[in-house]
Amino acid sequence: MKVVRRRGWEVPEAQATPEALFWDRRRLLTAGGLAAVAAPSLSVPALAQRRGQPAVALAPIGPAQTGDQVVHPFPRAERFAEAGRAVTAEEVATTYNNFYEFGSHKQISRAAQRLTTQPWQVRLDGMVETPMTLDAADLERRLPREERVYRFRCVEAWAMTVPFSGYPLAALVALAKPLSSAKYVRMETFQRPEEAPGQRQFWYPWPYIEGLTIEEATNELAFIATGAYGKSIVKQMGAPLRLVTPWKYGFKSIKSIVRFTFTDQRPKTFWEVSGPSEYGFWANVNPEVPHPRWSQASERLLGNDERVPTQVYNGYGEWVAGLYRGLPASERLFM
Ligand SMILES: Nc1nc2c(c(=O)[nH]1)N[C@H]1C(S)=C(S)[C@@H](COP(=O)(O)O)O[C@H]1N2
Ligand SMILES: [Mo]
Repeated sequence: MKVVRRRGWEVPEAQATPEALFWDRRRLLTAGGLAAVAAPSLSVPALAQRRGQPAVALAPIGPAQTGDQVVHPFPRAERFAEAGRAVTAEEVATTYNNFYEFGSHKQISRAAQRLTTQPWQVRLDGMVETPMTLDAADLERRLPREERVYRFRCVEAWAMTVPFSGYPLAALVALAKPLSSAKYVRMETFQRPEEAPGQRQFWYPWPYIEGLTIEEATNELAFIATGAYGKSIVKQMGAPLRLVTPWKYGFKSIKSIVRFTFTDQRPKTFWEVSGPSEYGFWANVNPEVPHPRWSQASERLLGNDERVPTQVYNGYGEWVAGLYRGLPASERLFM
């Protein structure tokens, strides 16, 4: 058995939720007011040279089947059949969750069952050929489906390995047909304070927003999970559809998405608005850039608490390193 000794910079679990700690300070400092924070503007020359969008097969819309569930498990993608680590026990991954809509701690799995996930409409809008609203299950039926085992790394320095099933975000982008003027995709979580008590905490900038450049969104790794562990994804993990960007810190992987908006403006994300000195837009996993309050050099595996070294881009550089060449040094702060 491996004995794990904590070093000073490691975040003890008792203090959990480092992502939120700054609020305690801020609420004191600003007496309850949400300080408006301007996100720095950005030009991204390196990202201007667009990669060709991957060819993705779109299934025709079949006869109306609204309400049908797509049956899991999906066929496992060979290239992502293994993640070089043991898969995290399902019991662990489904009971230790980050979902601030249901509370700013990890034990929200029961509270999250109040979320109504059927029916679930998804809006594709902004700079697209034709805005659309689709039932989540209809959307899923039209896209190529598979299972991928991914390593997943939270900015709080814990990690897990999960067999996610769903479809490439690139396929959803292709379906949406963004105009060439669109540079980003902005994603938005539901807003229902009656179901999600965390959303009554007015000091957070609800709804949860995330964003990617179009190049990131169409990278092969960017994935929309509608399932995990061979079944439909559970509510606490972001049912009925959530993003997974395994080369970025977990907060980018927005849950329970209701809207994808294509835009030429860089989205102001939930955590960037909440704590701009601690959380950035890029959020690429990087062991060499410490969080202002802790090191990112290693991570704790959920389940056995083993400490392992963190890898740049969470070990997915082969897919994504090219996206960031030429990014200005000031933007590397959060990589
Ligand atoms: N809507 C929403 N999405 C979210 C979050 C959240 O609070 N709300 N937390 C993020 C963070 S910080 C992490 S680490 C992952 C956690 O995913 P998991 O609970 O499936 O492990 O979800 C991300 N997506
Ligand atoms: Mo996280």
